[in-house]
Amino acid sequence: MTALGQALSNPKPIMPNGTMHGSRNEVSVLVINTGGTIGMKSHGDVLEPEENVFVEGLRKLTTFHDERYAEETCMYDFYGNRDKTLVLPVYKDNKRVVYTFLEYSPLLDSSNMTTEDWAKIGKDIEKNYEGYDGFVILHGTDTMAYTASALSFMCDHLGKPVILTGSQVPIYEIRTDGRDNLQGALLLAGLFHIPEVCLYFRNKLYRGNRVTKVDAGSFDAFTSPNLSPLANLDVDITINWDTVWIANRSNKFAVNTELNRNVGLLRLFPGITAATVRSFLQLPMEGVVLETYGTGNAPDNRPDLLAEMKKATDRGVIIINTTQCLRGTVSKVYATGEVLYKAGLLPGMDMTPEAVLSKLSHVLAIEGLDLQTKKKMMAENLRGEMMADLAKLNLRDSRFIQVIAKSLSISCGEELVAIRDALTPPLACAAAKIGDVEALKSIQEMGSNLSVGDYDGRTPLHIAASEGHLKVVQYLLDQGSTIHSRDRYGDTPLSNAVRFRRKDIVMVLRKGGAHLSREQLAVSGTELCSLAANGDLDGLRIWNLAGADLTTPGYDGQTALSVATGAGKLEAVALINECQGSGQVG
Ligand code: ASN
Repeated sequence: MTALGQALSNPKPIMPNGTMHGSRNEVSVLVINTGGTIGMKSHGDVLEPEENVFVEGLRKLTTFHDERYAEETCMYDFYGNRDKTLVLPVYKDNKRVVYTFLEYSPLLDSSNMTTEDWAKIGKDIEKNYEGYDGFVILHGTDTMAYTASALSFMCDHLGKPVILTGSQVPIYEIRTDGRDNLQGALLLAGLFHIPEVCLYFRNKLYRGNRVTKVDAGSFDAFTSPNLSPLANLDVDITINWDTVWIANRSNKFAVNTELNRNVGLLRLFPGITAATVRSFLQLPMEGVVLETYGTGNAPDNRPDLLAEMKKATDRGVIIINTTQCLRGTVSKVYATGEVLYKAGLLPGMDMTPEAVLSKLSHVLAIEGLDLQTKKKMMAENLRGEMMADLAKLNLRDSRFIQVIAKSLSISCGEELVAIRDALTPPLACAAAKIGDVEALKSIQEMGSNLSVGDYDGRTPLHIAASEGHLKVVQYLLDQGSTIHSRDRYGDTPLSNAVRFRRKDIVMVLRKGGAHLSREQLAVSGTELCSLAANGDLDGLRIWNLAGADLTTPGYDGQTALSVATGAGKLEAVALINECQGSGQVG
């Protein structure tokens, strides 16, 4: 039985201090252990993955597990499996990260990873998506950048953090980077709403499809050459919210694991023969990353090479021009670059080879698209993998901010940003309260993050959901507002919409992937019984629409059906039976 299933069938959420498991103070993270050096042990002279020892090793470390808290709070009863669940010591603001392991067998050195392994990770995230606040993927460093890129394209409408990490030295050794990397990844995945596939290493959180492994012997193994880190974990944790990629969230999270394997990487070098290029580009090749010189240049005095490329692109092979340089972008400044586009290549801008390869693999696997559409998708920024083509928003363009800044005699950019950030939550929440989409648009034009909450952690989406402003809710979702954020009372926009009986909003939020939390599901039975006792049909309907199971027992073991039957509420009995039969009623 899953942890969630156990929690529902055996709800013991109340802790001695009166708070609840799954409440605002506890967040849950699923750790998927795929292998890598972090969990390896020495066999003879070589390192190899070792199964079934990782969790027990961590359990003994007080920095990774607080057994006293787990025992006192009956944590294992709520989260399930004692062998697989640990809890970090308390973090700032009384926060706890409870984390559960899913260990693969066999554990792999990441050099052995294939596209099937990527798909397995993707499917496991999808299967467990609603049960956790974030995900950490333990992975070998050698191919971690490829997996991170591939996962970023596989995950559609991602609303929770997925963070890959690993280490250069096994976690069991005295001098290791594994403990820091795992701990940082757990905190980030649990406590921050960064809805991206990321890679965390050596105190830095990077966008997953922007990284590349650059050092085999340093703890600083990765770099993100063309995008600054999303977060730095120094004395303080600093999240660079302006850099975080916000996906459109008007649809539910879904994972597309289809990948085309007829893709390849070819690195140009002086003296490469036309025969090499020809044999590389032959059938069944469908997509190629060509690593060229500097800003995307190749010899323009080698018609034999260019002819091979032209033949391939005419046949429908998509060839993307990327640079061999670690940093920078391809552009059309030289004649030696222009010849490639005449041969039908497409510019890969500042994408890493790992990102282009997995993007090609993803795009080429989508069924029903013609070649033109596939090429168009390759040029689009799908997951923040390339430089945004939008000109940077200039704060000083905003009249509103200008007026305020002027009245405060401030002209320095950093101070303007500080003012904007301080003003955004109250302004955006006020606009959401009165249902003013235009006002929200203006606030967003200032470059503001509309997902930031007010003093109580209530975001504009919480407010619009409570007030029943469907257009505002839709606008916020289209802009990628965080759908899962909980305010200081543990409420989400969905639970607010349920409380205030906003049926249309519940439906839109559910379509965008919103779901009730474990704690809300575990205590829903009591609420359902009370609605049934009163014959409150609307109330029952809305809980059902929000995803509650109408058979969940209340605190005394009674169900809504038994209560409605006992109270003679026949319409409620009929509705509950109907819901149980059909899943949901509108
Ligand atoms: N060979 C290892 C792997 O990629 C390297 C590491 O994790 N540091 O699995």
